[in-house]
Amino acid sequence: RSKMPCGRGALIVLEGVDRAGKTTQCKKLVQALIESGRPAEMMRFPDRTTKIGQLISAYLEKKSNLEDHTVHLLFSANRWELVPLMREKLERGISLVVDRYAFSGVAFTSAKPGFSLEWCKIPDVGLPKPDLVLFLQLHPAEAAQRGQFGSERYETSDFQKIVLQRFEHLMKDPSLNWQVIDAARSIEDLHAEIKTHSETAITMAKKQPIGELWK
Ligand code: ADP
Ligand code: FDM
Repeated sequence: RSKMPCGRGALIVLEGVDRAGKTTQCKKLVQALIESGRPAEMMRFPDRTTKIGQLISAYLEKKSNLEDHTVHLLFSANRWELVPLMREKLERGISLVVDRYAFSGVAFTSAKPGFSLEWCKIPDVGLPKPDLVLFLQLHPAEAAQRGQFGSERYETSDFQKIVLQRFEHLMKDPSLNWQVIDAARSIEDLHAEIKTHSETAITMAKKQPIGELWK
């Protein structure tokens, strides 16, 4: 396939604890990028619309139980099944703004007893590598002020505290472009910072091939 004259789109991932504002910021970012003439689309993981996504969704809603390794591999498979579509869009010059990715995959499973970070990463090795990973940093006490936890699996404060520690470990990886955003500020302040980082990543991505995650 010949290269687009204007270059590929950027893969931008938002991560963070529950209620940090990921979904709010993903939507605002896509809107702002489109308004400034940069094609962009939002995605989210898990993508609950596929067959694998429906298995995951039932598990999260506690309508079914799945063995812990099995559900980890399903979350990863749910990303891999969307890789052809992601590549096609990126190559067409569309930037993707993604609500959670492999980092959530590793942080949540490795918060369970008996799961190492190393084991958890393996199924996602080689996924399209994000050009930018924005981590929305929010203290658990501040997240609590934004409302109660829902009733889905993993929505407890003890579990989320371990998840946060796992994210902090993943953020030490210098091969990824992590940007930590203080999510305790206003929606508009956060948006401005996220937009600036994203515009830089989009400019840089045009000149580089899509990388491979953790490889
Ligand atoms: P996440 O996707 O990370 O779980 P959401 O974007 O769904 O977070 O936001 C969780 C809740 O917090 C929503 O009620 C949202 O309106 C609110 N919220 C989002 N960003 C902020 C912010 N910067 N300050 C205060 N409340 C926020
Ligand atoms: N989650 C999300 C995982 O455990 N593994 C993953 O790979 C991903 C992408 O699923 F508790 C968890 C994180 C969260 C839940 O909730 C998804 P939202 O509200 O759809 O983000």
